[in-house]
Amino acid sequence: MKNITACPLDCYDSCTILYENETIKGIKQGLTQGFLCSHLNHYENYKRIEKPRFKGHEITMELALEYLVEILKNSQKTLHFRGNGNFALMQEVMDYFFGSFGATLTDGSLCDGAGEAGIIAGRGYNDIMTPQQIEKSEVIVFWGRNPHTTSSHILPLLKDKTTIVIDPIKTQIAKDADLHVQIKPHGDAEFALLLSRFLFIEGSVDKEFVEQYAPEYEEFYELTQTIRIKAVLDDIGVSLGDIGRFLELVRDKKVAILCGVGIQKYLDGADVMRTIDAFGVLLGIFAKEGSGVSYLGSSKRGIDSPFMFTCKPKKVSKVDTKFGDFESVFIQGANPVNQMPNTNRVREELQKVQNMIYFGLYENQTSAMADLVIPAKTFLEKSDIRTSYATHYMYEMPQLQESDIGISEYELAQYLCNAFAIKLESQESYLEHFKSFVQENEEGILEIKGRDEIAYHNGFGNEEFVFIDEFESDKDEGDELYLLTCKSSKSLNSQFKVEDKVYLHPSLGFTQNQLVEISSVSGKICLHVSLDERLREDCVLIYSGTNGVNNLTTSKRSYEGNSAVYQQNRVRVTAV
Ligand SMILES: Nc1nc2c(c(=O)[nH]1)N[C@H]1C(S)=C(S)[C@@H](COP(=O)(O)OP(=O)(O)OC[C@H]3O[C@@H](n4cnc5c(=O)[nH]c(N)nc54)[C@H](O)[C@@H]3O)O[C@H]1N2
Ligand SMILES: Nc1nc2c(c(=O)[nH]1)N[C@H]1C(S)=C(S)[C@@H](COP(=O)(O)OP(=O)(O)OC[C@H]3O[C@@H](n4cnc5c(=O)[nH]c(N)nc54)[C@H](O)[C@@H]3O)O[C@H]1N2
Ligand code: SF4
Ligand SMILES: [Mo]
Repeated sequence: MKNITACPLDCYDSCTILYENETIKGIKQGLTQGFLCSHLNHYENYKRIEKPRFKGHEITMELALEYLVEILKNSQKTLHFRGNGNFALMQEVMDYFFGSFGATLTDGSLCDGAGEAGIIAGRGYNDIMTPQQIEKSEVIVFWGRNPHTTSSHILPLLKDKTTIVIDPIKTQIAKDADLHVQIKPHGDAEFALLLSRFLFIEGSVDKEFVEQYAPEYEEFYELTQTIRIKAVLDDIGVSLGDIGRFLELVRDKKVAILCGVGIQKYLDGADVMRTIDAFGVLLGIFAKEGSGVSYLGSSKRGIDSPFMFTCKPKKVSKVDTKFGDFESVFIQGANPVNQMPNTNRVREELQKVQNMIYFGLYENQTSAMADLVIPAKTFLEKSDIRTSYATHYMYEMPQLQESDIGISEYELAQYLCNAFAIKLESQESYLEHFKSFVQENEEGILEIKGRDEIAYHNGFGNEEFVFIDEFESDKDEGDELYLLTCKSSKSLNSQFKVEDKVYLHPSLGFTQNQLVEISSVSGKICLHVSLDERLREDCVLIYSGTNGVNNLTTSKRSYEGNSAVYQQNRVRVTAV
């Protein structure tokens, strides 16, 4: 049996794994270079759900499946809500069952949707710089992205390169950088517009590039001139010196601007992305080796789904889902009671649901509320295949272990399709379908066909790059603090070891371990303080996965991209 697989988690690195003597370890190739992160190194130690249960009582899998069929038979309105707990492609077989059954599915994004909408508006489609291309760059800009935590495998590629970091937190990469701009949260669009304006003033715009690919650049220059330099610099916490230094470091260099989700957790997140893209266009860094602006890629671009519906299922947004409109809600690979924005609203809505079903690996705030809990199989116990948002590869994930615990997505879909007389192909044929979109390269790695090694080398998807044509600052005034809620090294969103602290700058006057209440217009939460010099004085950091963090966030959707916006609400901190 082939004993090579890939990490199933929603992570840039998509590590390749060797399974030997019942243990997993990283393969000494590609980005993985023999190392996995702590999540996978301790994967088998995390306590998983072992038995199905109904209304709090353990039952057999057989009975759980019978109950599930009974519930679905009698349900007038059913919702299938799927999250990102496992990133592999067979997760979608459950969408196929529910869509064919007549249930409602979800659309929109709890993750990167606003930024992606901005990219598509400007460039036509979202393509990435692969690690091979990043390696060829001379200057790397981490813009709202924290590689030590979220993609540690690219760190070796940074050797001998100039690094610039734009982040309100002095992250590890910021500490080591040639320039760290500790920008005020949500100041990025103005910063990018100012960088662009100074590029024009200096005469450093890549004229040849913009004439060919972005002929409307003069109009964009006019837009940048509407930004009042002094007032805006003060407002976003950036100095003229920062702008000068930035431009000096990138001039005539191969520059990779790597954007993370940090820049776009706002209503106008798409516009933020578009201003950064515009700056990249003026610098002329697209369509060239070792340079570009890169974000989380569209992992399924160029791959058609094998799961075809005879009629299109209805969809509701996963940002502000009205669960209460449904009689039955089936939640798969997700923890919406903690990870969706505005979780007070989510809880209230879910309380109205008659039958709440949870299908997952771990106990969490969502499984605790569910009537019926069905344990899943781990990635080692089922056959699957995955793609990535940071490479053009597809990774096979064959079954490597037997287990009596849980049921795989395919087996569950098969059981349900059988019960409701829905046609389902074999698991192998679906996996083969996915593999029909790849070709094997010399090293035996599966590459998705039609993806370019150098992004946009044949031009943008639109005939020309489309500049943002108006910009209005979306920041509300006030003395309240900014909420930062980014990824923790201990957890993968709410999986594994979650954080339980609020991080504050010492100058705010609170003491280590003091219990405080953090509140916003949406809700509140009490946490112990951890004093943190890495933060700006006007910021409050609560990591993703922390129980209750999303009591504070809004369920408004981003203006573009139907995406959650976790950092739009400001917060207050008071002693309790
Ligand atoms: N260990 C670990 N790895 C993960 C995950 C995890 O939970 N844990 N989650 C995975 C998932 S689902 C995703 S989507 C990726 C995301 O990975 P990243 O894109 O790295 O996302 P974040 O950690 O949310 O934010 C990155 C940085 O943006 C900064 N930031 C916040 N607000 C702003 C702002 O307004 N402007 C600027 N310039 N910066 C800002 C934060 O301080 C943070 O350092 O990571 C994946 N990898
Ligand atoms: N405050 C705040 N909120 C956030 C974010 C943030 O940065 N800050 N980040 C957002 C982002 S980027 C994302 S992607 C979302 C992620 O949020 P979710 O999609 O909810 O993801 P997780 O919390 O990683 O995992 C949810 C569950 O998936 C289940 N699971 C794991 N593997 C499998 C499997 O193989 N099969 C099945 N059936 N279940 C499985 C596990 O039981 C786990 O508890 O959170 C978003 N929420
Ligand atoms: S979570 Fe990311 S870094 Fe860790 S093993 Fe998986 S792909 Fe690699
Ligand atoms: Mo995400």
